[in-house]
Amino acid sequence: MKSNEVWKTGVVYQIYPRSFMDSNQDGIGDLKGIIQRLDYVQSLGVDMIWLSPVYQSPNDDNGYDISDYCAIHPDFGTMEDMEQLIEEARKRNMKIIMDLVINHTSDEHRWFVESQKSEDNPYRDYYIWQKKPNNWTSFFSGSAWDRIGDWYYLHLFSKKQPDLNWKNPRVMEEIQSIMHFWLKKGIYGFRCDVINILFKTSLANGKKRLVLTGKEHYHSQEGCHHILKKLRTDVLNQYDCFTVGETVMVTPKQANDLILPERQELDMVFAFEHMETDQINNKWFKTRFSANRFMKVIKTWQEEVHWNANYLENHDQPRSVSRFGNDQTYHPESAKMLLSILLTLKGTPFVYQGQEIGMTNGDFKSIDAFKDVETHRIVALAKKLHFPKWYIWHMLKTASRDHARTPMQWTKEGGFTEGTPWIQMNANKATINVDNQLNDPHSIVCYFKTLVQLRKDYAALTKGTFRALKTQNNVFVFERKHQDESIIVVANMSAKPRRFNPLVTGKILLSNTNRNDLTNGILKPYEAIIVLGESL
Ligand code: ISL
Ligand code: CA
Repeated sequence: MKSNEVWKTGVVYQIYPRSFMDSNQDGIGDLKGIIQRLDYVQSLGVDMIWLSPVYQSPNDDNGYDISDYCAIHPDFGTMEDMEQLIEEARKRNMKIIMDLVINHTSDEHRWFVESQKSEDNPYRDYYIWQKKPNNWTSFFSGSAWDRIGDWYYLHLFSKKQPDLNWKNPRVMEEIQSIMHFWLKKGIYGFRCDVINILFKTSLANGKKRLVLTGKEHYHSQEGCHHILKKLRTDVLNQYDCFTVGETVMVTPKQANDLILPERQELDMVFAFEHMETDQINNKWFKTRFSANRFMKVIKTWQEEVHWNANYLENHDQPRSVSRFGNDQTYHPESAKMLLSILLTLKGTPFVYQGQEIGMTNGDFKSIDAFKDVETHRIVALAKKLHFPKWYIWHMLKTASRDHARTPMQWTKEGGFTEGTPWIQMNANKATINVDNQLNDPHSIVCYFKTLVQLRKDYAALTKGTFRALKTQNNVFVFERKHQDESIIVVANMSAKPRRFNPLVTGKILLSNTNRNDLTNGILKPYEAIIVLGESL
C-alpha cells in the first residue's frame, strides 16, 4: 500500500528472537541482543525484518500462544526495548514487521480466562464453545476440542491455543485496536499467522481425512475474505504498511483471491506447495526431494500468482540446505544455489536467520533434546500407533520444526550466549559461523550480499516478468525481464553434472563456481549462474 513500496522491491530477513542473540546470558535470545546485531543485519543489505512473536506468552508454542498482545515477554525485554529496536532499525533504513496471531490466543489470555468462567460472561463468545465436540482434528494431531467443566472449546492448534470466534464483532474491534497500537509505534506491517482459517463457517462434522478432518468448514471461507477486507479498509489503509499472510494449503487461485490489489485484502501470501516436494501427504513422511516437482510448482506459482512471498525456510521448516541441497559434500555450493533462486524469483524474498550462512538441520541426539510442542505431540501419537522407534527418530531428524530453531551461529564457540542455550546449538558452529564467513570473500554470506546487491542494481530482478526456460532434468533456467534488461538464472538443483540448454549467452554477473565463460555447457553439481542476457 502507498509510499515507495519497499515491500515489493526489498528483501525481508526473518528473526526468530528466541534463537538470535542473547544479551543477558539467560540462554534466551532477546530484543537487546537483536539491537546488538543490527549492524550485521544491515550489512546484509536487507530492507525489512520480520520478528516472530515477542509478545507476552506462556510459551506453549514459543510465543504463537499470546496472552497479551500489547506487552513484551520479559524473556525478550521491555516495551522500551521494542521501541528502541524499531528506532535503531529505522536509523539503519530497515523496517520491522511483526507477527499477527489472531486465529487463536493463549488459554492464559485474559479473554479466555474470563470466557471459561460462565456461559453469560461477556467474554464467553470471544471463543468457540460447544456442549459436544465435533470430529475435527488439530494441526498438532488429535482432537481439536478440549473440555473445561461441561463444555468443550475449539483449538485448531495446541490445547493452550483456543480459537477466537470471528463471528463476534467485539473480537474484530479488539484486534483492530491491537493493530493500531503496533502500527502507531512505527512498524511496517504484519505477517499474519494462519490467516486463511480464521472464519469457521459451520461446526458440523468434517469429512474424515488422514489429517485435518473438518478443514472444509474453515479453510478459505468467504467469511475470512470479509474479515480481511475490513482489517484492510478500517486499519491497514491508514498506514504505510503491508501484510503477508501465512496461508496453509492454498492453491494459486485461492492465493490470488487473497492478494489481488483490487480485492483490498492482503498484499502477498506464503504458500506451501513447493515445501511439499520432499514429502508424501504429510510433512512427517519425508521422501527424497524431487527438484523436478519443485521447479514445476515454482513455475506455476510464478506464472499464475499476482505477487509471491518467496521463501525456502522459516521457523517451522527444516533447513533448506539439508533438505533441498546437500549439507555435506556440497554444502556451500548448494546453499548458494538455493539462495540464487530465492533472490531472483519474481516476488518478495524472505530469508530466515542463519540461511545466509547455510545453517544446517540440528544435530539432536535424543528426543528430549527437541523442545517443540508439535514435535512432542507427534511422538506421542506415533508411539500410540506403534510406529517403530527408528521411524519416529527418522521423522524427527527430517521434519521437526526445531531444526530451524537452534541458535544463530555467530562464532566458532557459538557467540549466541555465554549461558546455557534454551535449545542446543549445532556442533557444526565450529565451521559454519558468521565470523568465519565474513572473513572469507568466497563464503555463503558474501555470496548472499552480492545477490542482494544485484537486486538493487538490476531492475529486472525486482520489477521484471518471469519466464521459465527449463524445468527438467534437475536444471532450472528462467528469465527475468524488464524493458531491455534480461537476466537469466541457471541452476543445477542436483549433485550430478548436468547439461544446460537452451544455450545462454551474455555476461556472467555471478556464479557459485567462479565460472567465467558460458561455452562449457555442463553444469557442475549445484552450480548456479546469473547472466545478464543478450536477449534470447
Ligand atoms: O508447522 C507446520 C508445517 O511444518 C504447520 O503445520 C504450521 O503449524 C502451520 O504452518 C501454522 O504455523 C503458524 O501457526 C502456528 C505456529 O505454531 C507456527 O509456528 C506458525 O508459523 C500456530 O500459531
Ligand atoms: Ca536473554
